[in-house]
Amino acid sequence: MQYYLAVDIGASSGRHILSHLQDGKIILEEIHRFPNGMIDKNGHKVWDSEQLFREIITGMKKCKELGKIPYSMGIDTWAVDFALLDENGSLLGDTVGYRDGRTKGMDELVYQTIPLEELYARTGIQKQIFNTIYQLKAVQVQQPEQLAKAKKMLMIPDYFHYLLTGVAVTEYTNASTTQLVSPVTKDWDYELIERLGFPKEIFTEICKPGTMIGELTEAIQKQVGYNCRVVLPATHDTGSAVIAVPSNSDDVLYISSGTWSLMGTELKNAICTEESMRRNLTNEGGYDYRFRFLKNIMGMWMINSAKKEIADNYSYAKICEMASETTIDSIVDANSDCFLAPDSMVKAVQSACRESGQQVPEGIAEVAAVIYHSLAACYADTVEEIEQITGKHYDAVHIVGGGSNAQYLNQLTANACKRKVYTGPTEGTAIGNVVVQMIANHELQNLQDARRCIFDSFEIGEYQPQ
Ligand code: LFR
Repeated sequence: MQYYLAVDIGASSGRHILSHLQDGKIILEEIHRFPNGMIDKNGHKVWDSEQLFREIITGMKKCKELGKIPYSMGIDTWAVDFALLDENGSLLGDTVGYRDGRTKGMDELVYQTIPLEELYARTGIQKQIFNTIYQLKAVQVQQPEQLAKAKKMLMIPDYFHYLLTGVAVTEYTNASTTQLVSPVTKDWDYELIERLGFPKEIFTEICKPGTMIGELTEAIQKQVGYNCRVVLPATHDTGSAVIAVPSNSDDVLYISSGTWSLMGTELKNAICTEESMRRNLTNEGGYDYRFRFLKNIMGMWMINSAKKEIADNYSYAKICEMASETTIDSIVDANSDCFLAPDSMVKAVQSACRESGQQVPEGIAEVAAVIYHSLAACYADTVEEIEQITGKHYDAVHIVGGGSNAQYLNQLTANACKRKVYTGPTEGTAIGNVVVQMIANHELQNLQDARRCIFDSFEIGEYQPQ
């Protein structure tokens, strides 16, 4: 029997999940969990990448303690953020996080060289002010000496894989979120990179998920007490989560529900039309070159932030229950930039309600109700947009990830979208990560086989629209 280790790091926590196949089913064992979050440093919101790497090693050591040495391992994290490395492979500056304000105004600078329409037509990626392209522009403008010294740019999971193996490559699904990759060639758009004045040589070879990139360096082997292969999962967490949607039908709608809610479908070809750009739909790279045609929706970040602020001692289940007992029906635009990094989420929600002449929520029950209703409304609008653009009809919505535990929101989603909602698995991202390793080792045949196996292995909840 072989074990596979998924290290899945989200914006608020990370986990090591050991997995194996038993009687045709996927078994998961969480062996390590740690907190994560952006910290304030040198005037920026940054990730503590050193601490995260220490946690990665701590979790790897636990495999040894348990006597369950992984055959292979792979790391996934959120997207768009990166590390710049100098000629010795050392980190230049901080690993700045996507909620940092350094990208303010960088969109306009980018459009002076490449108009927004052309950028979308070339990359298929929705405008998000935090995309790598705008972050690199910020480095170019604000810290030119750093970019001049940079020999490599690695996305966060690629950087950790590099620290583990000494091998520097860029995994495809996450690379697509830089907004510098062509959906046609699936490679860096070097012409775009050149026109923007970014140094071409810092971009490393793009590899598909499933690629075995190497083994642990001797130094890491000494620390953790064993050697193992490092196999690229879809290193973009959303890419891994979409792999774990337990359906083999062609026309599936999913929501990967965590810090963000990513709602969309899979497509064989990217849709890079103006209409799709106007609707802010994106074509992120997926497993087997299936495009993740989706929309970024603010997601659980809103509820997590409000909870932290005024109700940290309540469980999410309790907050759902309290929200369901309110009568407030105010709704905010869950995709407004004002919710990206407000000093106070509660005040941001209250002002949005006040400014639009609606009832202003007071207390966690009402604030949560407004957030949940707003998310459900946004999901319903997104279903319509996707159906219009793809010309398809979708019978049901699959919600995967930790957010699928929010039963109240699941029901609101079924009601607002007027269709069935299936929920689970909750550990979608880690499962998507390990099944790619299992496919690479021929324990599973392909994506279809993996999805069938996921369907057989985990309980799927069901909600009918009311
Ligand atoms: C979800 C996610 C989204 C991405 C956002 C920022 O965790 O990866 O897909 O848009 O974080 O990286």
